[in-house]
Amino acid sequence: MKILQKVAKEVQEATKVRLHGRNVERLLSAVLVTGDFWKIVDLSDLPVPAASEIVKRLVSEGILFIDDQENIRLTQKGVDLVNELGISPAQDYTCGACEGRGYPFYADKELYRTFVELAKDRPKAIRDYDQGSVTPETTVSRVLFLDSRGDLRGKDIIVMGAEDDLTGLAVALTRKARRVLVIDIDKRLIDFDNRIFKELGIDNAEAMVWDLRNPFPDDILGQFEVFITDPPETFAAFRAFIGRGIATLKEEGCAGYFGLTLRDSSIFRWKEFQEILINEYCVVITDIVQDFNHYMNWDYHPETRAAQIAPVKKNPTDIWYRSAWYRIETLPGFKRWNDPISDEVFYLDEEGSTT
Ligand code: SPD
Repeated sequence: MKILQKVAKEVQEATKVRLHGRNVERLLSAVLVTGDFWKIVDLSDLPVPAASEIVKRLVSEGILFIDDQENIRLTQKGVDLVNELGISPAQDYTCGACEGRGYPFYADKELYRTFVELAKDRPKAIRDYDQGSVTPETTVSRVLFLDSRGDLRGKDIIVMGAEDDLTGLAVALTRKARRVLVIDIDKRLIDFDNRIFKELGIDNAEAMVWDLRNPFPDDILGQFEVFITDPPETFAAFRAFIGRGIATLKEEGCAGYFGLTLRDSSIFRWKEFQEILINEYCVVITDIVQDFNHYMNWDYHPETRAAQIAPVKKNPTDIWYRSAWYRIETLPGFKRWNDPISDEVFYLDEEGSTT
């Protein structure tokens, strides 16, 4: 068996994260441009447990080594291997202006400035609910994306379980939606939003504490044209956040927006998520913008499994955790899923590690 496939197979057996040989190739392409483990994870688009185990295997195969500064480097054997296999350094032509999103945050400078000013006092991301806030540039770009797709002006919008990103606040600040309902399990975020709504006289927005493991009451089901959320990547959370998000939508042609990452789930799991969306919920995926969402590093990182299984002790110093921004649209016959969640695997499973 070829070396890349052999390593992928061994890592899959050890971590239970599904992989193929090209995943190992992409990791080697990343090592050709950076020695920083967290940047390698980012460039490889791999769940941390898989990237970590690939590095460890390649070290034991004598292909990689870790230097005194905890940088991951190719050995001479590794250099010979990448040359023999024709593996090239990872390339990046991402647009520096819009940061690759296609919707530049500075297109609405007033919204951006107001949001940045207000977000200065935001509650800190905490581990309990897998929090990790996206950059203000990401949040504002989400709003511009909505507006560009006809999903903002005059619309009833629900933002669910993602207010660590303050997207509900940013949507409300535009004063373009008809109604904004923000729900989150974290009372600190709800109080933060409600205080600002009151101070700024935004009377079409409200925030309310809700645990998405519980089914929605009738006065939330089928009431909105747009939902926005950002779930952890377990199956239970996918249903609680996105299944329930779809259940809030009024009719066919309504839209849902959410982030899905490859840092806490594999591409194989994405396929399963997409099958649930298309076959079970009867919605269509209209957009996937890879690496749209950039997450600021969270203070609790050293306590996470990701930090413990990493091949280096060094913490991330730059943005490395990104997710794709999905847009879906309901089709005739779409399903409103609203079952209770009893699954204990809500925030973490074998593919996830950053909670
Ligand atoms: N625990 C790290 C921060 C993760 C924030 N949530 C990202 C969810 C992506 N769907």
